[in-house]
Amino acid sequence: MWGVARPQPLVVREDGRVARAEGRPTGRLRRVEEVERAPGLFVVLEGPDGAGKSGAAASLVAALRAAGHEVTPTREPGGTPIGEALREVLLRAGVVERSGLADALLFSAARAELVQEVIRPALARGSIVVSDRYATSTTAYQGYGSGVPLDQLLLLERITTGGLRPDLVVLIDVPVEAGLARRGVAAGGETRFEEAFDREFHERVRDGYRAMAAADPTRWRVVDGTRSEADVARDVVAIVTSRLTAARTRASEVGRTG
Ligand code: ATM
Repeated sequence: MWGVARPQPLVVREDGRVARAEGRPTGRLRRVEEVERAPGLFVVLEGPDGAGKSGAAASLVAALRAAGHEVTPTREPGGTPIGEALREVLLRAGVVERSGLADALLFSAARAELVQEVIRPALARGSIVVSDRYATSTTAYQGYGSGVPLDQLLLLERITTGGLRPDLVVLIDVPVEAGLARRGVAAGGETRFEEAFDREFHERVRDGYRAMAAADPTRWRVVDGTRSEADVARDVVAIVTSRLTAARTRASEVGRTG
C-alpha cells in the first residue's frame, strides 16, 4: 500500500465526479468521463452523536446490495490503514486536549487518504459509495461546534477532497438531548470530545447541520431520527433509491445524446 506508484491520474469534474484520465481534460475526455462515472453515486450519511447513522448505513448497504448494486461502504475517520490509525488517536476517550483547527487537520488527513485510495477509484468504476460522515462533519463539528472559521475549512476541504462532493447527503436529525442519551453520554458514557458534556457545543453542531441542509436542498435531505431504527432506515433507503433512479435516467439521456 505504501510507497507504490499512484494509480492513473483522476480528473475531477465541475460537479465533483471523478474519472480516470490519460491526459488533460478535453471535450472528448469529458464524454468518456460521463459514461464511465454514470452509474456511480456518492452518498454520505450525516448526523449528530447518537442519531443512528451507522445502523442506517448498514441497512442501506444491505438493501442496495440486495438490489444488485455494487456498493463501497466506508466511514470517517477511517477506511484506510492510516485513516483507522488516526481514528484511534482522534476518538480515544481522554486524549490530550487540542484545538479545533488541529482536529480539522487530523480529520482531513484521514479524509485525503480515503478520497484518493477508496472513494475516487470506487466512483470511477461505477460503485455506489456510502460514507458514514465526510467533510460535512468537519464543517459541523470543527466549524459550527468548535468555531474554526468556515472559510478556512472550505479551503481545507478543497485541498483535501480535490473538490469531490457527495451527490447526496442524508442528515439524520435528532434533538441533542435524545442523541446524547442514546450514546450514553448523559449517563456518564465516554466520548472523545472535551465539549462532550457541553450541550451548547452539540446544539451548535446540530444547528450547523440544519443550516447546511437548508442552504443546499438539492444535495441534502433530512430524515427525522427520533423514530425507530427501522423507520429511519426505510426512509434513507427510499431517498437513495429515488436519487439513484434519477441519476440513471440522466445517464441514459446522456448516453443517447452523447
Ligand atoms: P462516529 O464514529 O460515531 O460517527 O463518531 C465520530 C466522531 O468524530 C463524532 N463525534 N463524537 N463524539 C464526530 C467526530 N468527527 C469530527 O469531529 N469531525 C470530522 O470531520 C469527523 C469525520 C468526525
